[in-house]
Amino acid sequence: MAEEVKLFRTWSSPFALRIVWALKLKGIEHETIFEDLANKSSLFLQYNPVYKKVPVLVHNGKSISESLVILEYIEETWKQTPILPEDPYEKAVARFWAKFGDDKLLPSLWRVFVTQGKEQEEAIAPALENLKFIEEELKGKKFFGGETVGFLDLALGYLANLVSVLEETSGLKLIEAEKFPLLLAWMQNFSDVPVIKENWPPQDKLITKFQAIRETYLAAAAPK
Ligand SMILES: N[C@@H](CCC(=O)N[C@@H](CS)C(=O)NCC(=O)O)C(=O)O
Repeated sequence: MAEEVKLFRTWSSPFALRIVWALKLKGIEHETIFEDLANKSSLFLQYNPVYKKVPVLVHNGKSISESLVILEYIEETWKQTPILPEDPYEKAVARFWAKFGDDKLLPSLWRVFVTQGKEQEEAIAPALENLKFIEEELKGKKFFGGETVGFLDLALGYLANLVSVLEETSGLKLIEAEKFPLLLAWMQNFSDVPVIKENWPPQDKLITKFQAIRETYLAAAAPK
């Protein structure tokens, strides 16, 4: 019997992109359902009643939510083109930094992006500190996964295009070549991988979307 694999996503979600990339890297045929987050479908809400967020993967009728959990599921279900190392310690390290990416790095970058003036100045140091941790992880490696794209590359992959979108919309350069040579090289190497390159959301559409998000945040923070 043919397998049923469905991915609920949006065109721009960086979390959903992780799953798109993993499925493509492993060559898993799947159906894509673009969800309207302003008007979530009842099927989608039935599959992810807890967080109500994309991505959701449905495999033979069973749903899995949370992108890092979905990545692990994909890795355990389809063994070809492994994305996690065999070694338990290396595996733990990849999971640790992926979690760090979601828990610390992304919120700190977001803070820089949705603020201005003094608030933005104060947000820069923590963001740079977090980026430095990631820079260190790349020492001696082409990808976080070594010679090929792995779990952590997929987890942090959004950085490779979202950072330039955030930089452009906030007018602030965060990743300078002198401070982050390895991260910049990784962004290029990662973006050059065909499966990655072919599945980026359009940059101009992203800039328009993030410009609007930034303006909404700034308007909400402005003194009344
Ligand atoms: N921790 C989640 C985050 C997913 C997430 O934040 N998805 C956003 C789109 S980028 C979403 O669905 N938001 C809908 C909402 O908050 O109502 C994951 O890794 O899957």
